[in-house]
Amino acid sequence: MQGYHPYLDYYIPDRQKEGYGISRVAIDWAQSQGFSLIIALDCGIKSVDMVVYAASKGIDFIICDHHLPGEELPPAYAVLDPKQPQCPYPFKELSGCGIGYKLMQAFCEKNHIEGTRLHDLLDLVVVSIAADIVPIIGENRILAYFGLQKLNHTPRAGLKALIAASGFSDEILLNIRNLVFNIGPRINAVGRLQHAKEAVELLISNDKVKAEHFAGIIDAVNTQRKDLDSISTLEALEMIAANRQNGQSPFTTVLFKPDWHKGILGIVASRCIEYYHRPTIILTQDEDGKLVGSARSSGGFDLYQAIESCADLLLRFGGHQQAAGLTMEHKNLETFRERFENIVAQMIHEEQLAPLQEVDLKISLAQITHKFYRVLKQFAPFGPKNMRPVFVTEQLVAESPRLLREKHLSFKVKPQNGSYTFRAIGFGMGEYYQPLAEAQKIDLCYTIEENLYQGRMYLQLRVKDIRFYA
Ligand SMILES: [Mn+2]
Repeated sequence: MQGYHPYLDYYIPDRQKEGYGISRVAIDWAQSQGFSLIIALDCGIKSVDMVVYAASKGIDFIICDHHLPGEELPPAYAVLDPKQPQCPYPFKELSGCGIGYKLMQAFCEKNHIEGTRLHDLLDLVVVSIAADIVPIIGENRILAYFGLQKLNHTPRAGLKALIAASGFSDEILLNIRNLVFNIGPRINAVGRLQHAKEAVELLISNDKVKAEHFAGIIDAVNTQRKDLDSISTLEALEMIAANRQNGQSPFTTVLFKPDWHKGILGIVASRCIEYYHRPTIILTQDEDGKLVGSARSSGGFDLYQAIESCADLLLRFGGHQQAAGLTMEHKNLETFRERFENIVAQMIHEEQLAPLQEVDLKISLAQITHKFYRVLKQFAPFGPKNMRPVFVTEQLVAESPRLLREKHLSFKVKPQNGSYTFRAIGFGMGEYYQPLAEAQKIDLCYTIEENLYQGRMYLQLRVKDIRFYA
């Protein structure tokens, strides 16, 4: 590790070989390198055995985690996890990396180091906030706000290279959505398909050439990930359609296919939920025949509790209300599938089973001014639990609808007797093209965004939904 403190190094377990959480291989490696302390980030809260094992080798642990603890806490030197029932820390929703940031803040305080020195790291923190899908409220919103400033103005070499490799031009100011959909998935792709080491090397590189090298590798792996992802999603959707025809599992989706890639199970689960709004578990088989799966929730349903009720059928499980991972024996699959279905059927509310578009306010197009938009922007950064405000305007006329690349919808809207128009764009809403072309008037549900077009900033409406009059 050239250029680092000789007594400091990082270790990222190989997910394929070592699984999730703290691995024994990691502890053995740390011992062989002569380390006496391991700081676990984003994992470890349930690794009681591993922390005991490390202690037997003279290695201490500091756990920085944000996952839900089990009944027993690991006997570590320190456990930082605001999700511990007894933890007095007021903000419970930090990202995994956010907890690491807190550790460093405390370290600075204790060692009389100016805390502002840490602000340089906020570009990393905001990426983690977005990639971890934690709510953008409270402390996360503050960290995200300053993190985005750092990221957009003076990003570290690695992130700068990755932003460029993701196709963003210099003028574009990235927001949380860009991090969730473009930057986060690229960083995660290498860990899913190969080894996360390359992502770490990218993020810590100080040198432009090296950073661009790693950004290129990561972008290529991401392309590969996208292909795998769409094939597996299609397979999963076909399986659901077949199950539904047989009247199976109306409340849940639990699918297993032995050749699905372990690294993309969570993505496939999320995609299935976009089509069928059900708590979803996607499983594959690992090398020793065990089933491993990723679970995702829909409509705010507490998935963790439902999985916990099946604990006796599982070898391992962990996670949050909205996302979890689990491992089971193949022979338990059918029993699990039935019990999970029954538990969800009892617990879930009707409205959690359908996509629900919440609307913040009904307005008229005349109210959408640049001043109005400037005020809206003060609510940013937007993200989970602090979403971009959604508006509805009724009785509009749509003009000159166009299909973009056969799947996106672009058109103009104006009030029924108004002369001014707004451009509206509906991503992935191609199927609305025909009805829109024939419609006399519509109600529109949308968010407002700015769009740079030929050097000028325009306000445009990003369509969430359209209501047609019969
Ligand atoms: Mn995490």
